[in-house]
Amino acid sequence: MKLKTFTAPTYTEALNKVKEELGDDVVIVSSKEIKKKTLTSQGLYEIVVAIEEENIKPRKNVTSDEEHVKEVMLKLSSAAKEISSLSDDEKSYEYASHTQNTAAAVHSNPLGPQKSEDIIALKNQISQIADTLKFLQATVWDMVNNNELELPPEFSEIYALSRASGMSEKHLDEIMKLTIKYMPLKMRKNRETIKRYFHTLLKKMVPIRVEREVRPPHKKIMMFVGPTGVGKTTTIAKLAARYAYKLSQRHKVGIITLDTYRIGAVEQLMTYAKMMRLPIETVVDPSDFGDALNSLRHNDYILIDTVGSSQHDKEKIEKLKSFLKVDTFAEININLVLSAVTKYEDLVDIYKNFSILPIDTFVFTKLDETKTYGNIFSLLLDTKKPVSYFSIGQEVPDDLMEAGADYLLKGILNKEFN
Ligand SMILES: Nc1nc2c(ncn2[C@@H]2O[C@H](COP(=O)(O)OP(=O)(O)O)[C@@H](O)[C@H]2O)c(=O)[nH]1
Ligand SMILES: [Mg+2]
Repeated sequence: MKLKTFTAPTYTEALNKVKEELGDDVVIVSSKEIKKKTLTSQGLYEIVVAIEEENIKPRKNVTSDEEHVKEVMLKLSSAAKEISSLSDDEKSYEYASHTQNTAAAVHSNPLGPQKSEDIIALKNQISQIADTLKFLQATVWDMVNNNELELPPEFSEIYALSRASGMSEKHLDEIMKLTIKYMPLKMRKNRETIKRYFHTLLKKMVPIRVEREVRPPHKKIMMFVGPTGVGKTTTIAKLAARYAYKLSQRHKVGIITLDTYRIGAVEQLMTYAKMMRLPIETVVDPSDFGDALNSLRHNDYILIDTVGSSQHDKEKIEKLKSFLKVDTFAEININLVLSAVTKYEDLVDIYKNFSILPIDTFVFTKLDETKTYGNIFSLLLDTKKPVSYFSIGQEVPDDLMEAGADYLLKGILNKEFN
């Protein structure tokens, strides 16, 4: 309870002051005439009222209100500056659907029409990005749900990339499970570290046959088999040049061709052999094969070209097998040549049919014709057989390289790591 005094020249005026400030609901404690009205001066009346503390109306503090408004405006304008500088590049966007909102905002926004438009444009843009993200996330989640794999959202990028690379679903699910299980929690926060971890994991799975140069008196006999047109003959020409001219020391290289079916096939290899001044033998019958090998036994490397056959042409593959019964001075190393452009299921099919021969190593060709190598990765994982060379173009002898896991994984994660 508080007492408050109001004074005025008349009682009515004093009472009006009380009502104006405190309303009708007041208790008048006392009222008295303090000074009588005379001819020369006004009188003075005093009314004392009692008021409850919570009924006291806050006094208007004009100055502090103004300061508050100023402060808010200052903060707003610096925020607006920041935002509009971000959206400067995007000013050309049209946001027709927001014209009404813009007008309303301009009306109530003390920052001026241009700034308001910028902020609205930026907001619009952010909501567009958010929509796209939601869409992408939903797409990935759809795929994941189809596979009944519980995938945390931070793994969606590596999942989507691996899937698009042609890796087999079975491998992808298994590897994802492993990754989710073993990746340290700390690494999961950053998409780069997730990718790097995944890269390391995949790298451990890729079997590579490291090139070892033959040292005399050792010799190496390499036979190249595979479907027609994958690049067997071209790869042999590149390898012959590599062994004969490009390694740390020059090696003696001999060539045998069993591909005498196709017109032009022998000439193709003969031309390369002639250019490189390498001996070449042509064999039609398995019984002549031993003699051909013997005549080239002084070479460090003997490279054997074969007739290309469809994986379903069992007869031709069986015939190749009969060549292998010959007694030789060194083991015949069988290289299955496959194209990177062939999809995983077909690679498996080809491998199955050629595996009546003792396949030792893969050579992959045409890596320049595709950007995704998940199919190659899956075949290596399935068969546990190593890959030795990658052919990366038509150019003889340059477009050939030793196989490497990093090169292969670039075609899965779309990024090179070192
Ligand atoms: N783009 C590309 N073409 C290749 C590659 N290797 C071979 N070729 C081409 O594939 C075609 C067939 O090659 P060839 O060696 O005759 O295949 P073969 O039937 O298996 O002996 C030729 O036109 C080659 O130039 C490669 O790595 N990349
Ligand atoms: Mg050929």
